[in-house]
Formats: sequence, structure tokens, C-alpha cells
Amino acid sequence: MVNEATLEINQAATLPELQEIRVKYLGKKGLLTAELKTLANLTPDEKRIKGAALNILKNELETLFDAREAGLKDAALTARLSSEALDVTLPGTRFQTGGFHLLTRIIDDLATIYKALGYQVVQGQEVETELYNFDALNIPSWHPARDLWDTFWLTDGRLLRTHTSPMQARFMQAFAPPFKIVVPGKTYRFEAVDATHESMFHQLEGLAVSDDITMSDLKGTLEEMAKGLFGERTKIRFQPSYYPFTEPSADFAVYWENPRTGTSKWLELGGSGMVHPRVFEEVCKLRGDTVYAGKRGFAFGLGIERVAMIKYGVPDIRYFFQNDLRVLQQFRGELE
Ligand code: FA5
Repeated sequence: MVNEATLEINQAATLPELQEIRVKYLGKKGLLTAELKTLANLTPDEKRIKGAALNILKNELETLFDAREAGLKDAALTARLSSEALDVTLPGTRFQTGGFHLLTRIIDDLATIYKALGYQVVQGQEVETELYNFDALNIPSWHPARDLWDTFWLTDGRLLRTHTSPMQARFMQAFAPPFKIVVPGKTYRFEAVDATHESMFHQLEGLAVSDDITMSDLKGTLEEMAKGLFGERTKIRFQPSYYPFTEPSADFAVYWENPRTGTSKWLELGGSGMVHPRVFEEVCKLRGDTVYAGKRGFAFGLGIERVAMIKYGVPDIRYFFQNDLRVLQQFRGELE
């Protein structure tokens, strides 16, 4: 039995197999157990001799089983260790890290520049009423900005704001002067989309109101902004313009030297002007007081995409919104 059992034990390739063999010999109905049961029928002398021999056999088998079990466990562990081994010489897995979108970066830059000039950064709402988007801003019903084709109207008569200027009226209705605010945010127009026009884009509105603000404060402020955005050498130019809510009104452009191409030109950024007295009148009506009567202020509004296109040399506004990582990742270095 020993030889047979030894052979079987050594051939067992897995722990369950070994267990089966153990049961075959040492289990309740096992071969050795059956032998031990026969002892009962023997004489005391025979019992002593055979009993001792069977005990030795049992111990031998148990030792063999234990040794084989240890060996199999060891082999299993070695196999597992080698299969789970960590090869520290393999190249690592690079984590994909995010970066800020170019437009977020420009909005942050602008907020930083204006906060340094003592401005508060406030947000408006994207769904507006005609009152704040047009009427309170002295935009008469015949003005082209009210055209059905320029504007996304909701079925309840409200609209997606066509500019950030509604916050002028909203802020003045809620707060008394003096103050200085900038309002970054999304704006919407029903546009024929092309390289410089999107139907959703971002603007930054600025509004400063006190007793004695002048046009030269406006110029100085926008010049400071242009230098903050494009560097100390940047120049800024004003051209007469027309907006119903400012008088006088001026469009402003920056003289931008493109470091990549070495060329330079004037690029329009936005509109500005001194707050129109009629806007103050409308605000007084909304508030039901005269806090804004006789005040002076300037306002401006610029396109954020415009700034990003100029600063980073992006040739088409649509690139900002197509989520093509090949475009966005080009600016990673500048974003981190
Ligand atoms: C306005 O929206 C005025 N609210 C600006 C203003 C504010 C004037 C305060 C005076 C006082 P305008 O429609 O020109 O103005 O737009 C301002 C800027 O937004 C433009 O110069 C341009 O940079 C950007 N912009 C306008 N339409 C689009 C468009 N479809 N896609 C991308 N940018 C646009």
C-alpha cells in the first residue's frame, strides 16, 4: 500500500487531487481506515503487532501527504508570484491630465486684470427678458438687434441674451453707485456661422459708475487691459461708433504684433462708451428712486473668442467648440 500511495501522492498535481487521494487512504471509508477496522477481529497479540505496523504506515502516509501539500502550495505561490510580478523596468502608464480651455483661461486672465483695478466680477443670466436685453438699454423696437433673425426667442417671450449688457441694468437696479464691475458670460445670436462668428460666444461686459467718471478713465482702463493681455508694448485705438446705450460710443481695437509671423495689425475687440443718460433714467424708473440721476459712467463689451484668437493665433472661432483635442492640446504648455 505504501508504494502505491507514495506514487499517487507524488503524482498529484493539484491540491484538490491530493485531497481526493488523502480521502481514498485516510478518509472514513479509506483503505487504511478499513484495515484499522479489521483489528477488532484479531487476537490481542496480533492486534498489537498489526496495530503498531498500521500506525507507522498511517504516520508515514500523513507525513507524505503533508510534504506534498506543502510542495504544491509552494509551487502555486511561486506561480502566482511570477504571474503577478511587477516589472519595474516597463514604461509607466501616463495619466491623462486636463487643462483649462483657452476661453476659460482668457476669462481668468481678464478677471485677474480687472480685480487688480478694483473691479468686482459678477455673473448675469443667459435667459433674459426684452426689458433688460433691449428696453432698459435704450434699444428701441426698430433697432436691428431686436430682429427676429438676430435673436433666439423662447416661446414665452423671453430670449437668450444677445450680449452681456443686460447686467448693466440689472446691477444698477440692485446696487447703488459708486461701483466697478465686469461680467463675463455666454451670449447668443442667430448668426450665419463663419470663421469669426458663432451663434454662441462669450463676452466680457464692464461698467463703472460714479459722480465724475470720464471718457479718459475708459481709455486708460481699456489700455491697462490690453497691456495685461498682450504685453506692455500693445497700443489701443478708439474709433467713433454707435450703441444706443452709450453716448459718445467708441469701438476699440488693439495693435497686435504676432510673435509667430512677425506681422502686426489693428484688431477690433469690442464696443464701449459713456453710459447714455437714458439708461440712467430707465434704471431710476426700475428702482423707483433717483440714486442714478446725474451719475456718470462708462461701459464696454468685448468678445472673449476674439481675444483668444488674437492672443493664440487661432484662425477659426469654430475650433473652440469642436472639442478636437488636437487643437486644444496645442496650448497645454501655456495652460499648465
Ligand atoms: C455689443 O454686444 C455691445 N453690447 C458692446 C458694448 C457694451 C458696447 C457696452 C458699448 C458698451 P457688439 O455686437 O459689437 O456689441 O459685440 C461686441 C463684441 O462681441 C464684438 O466686437 C465681437 O468681438 C464679439 N461678437 C459679436 N458677435 C459675435 C459672434 N457672432 N461671434 C463671436 N463674437 C462676436
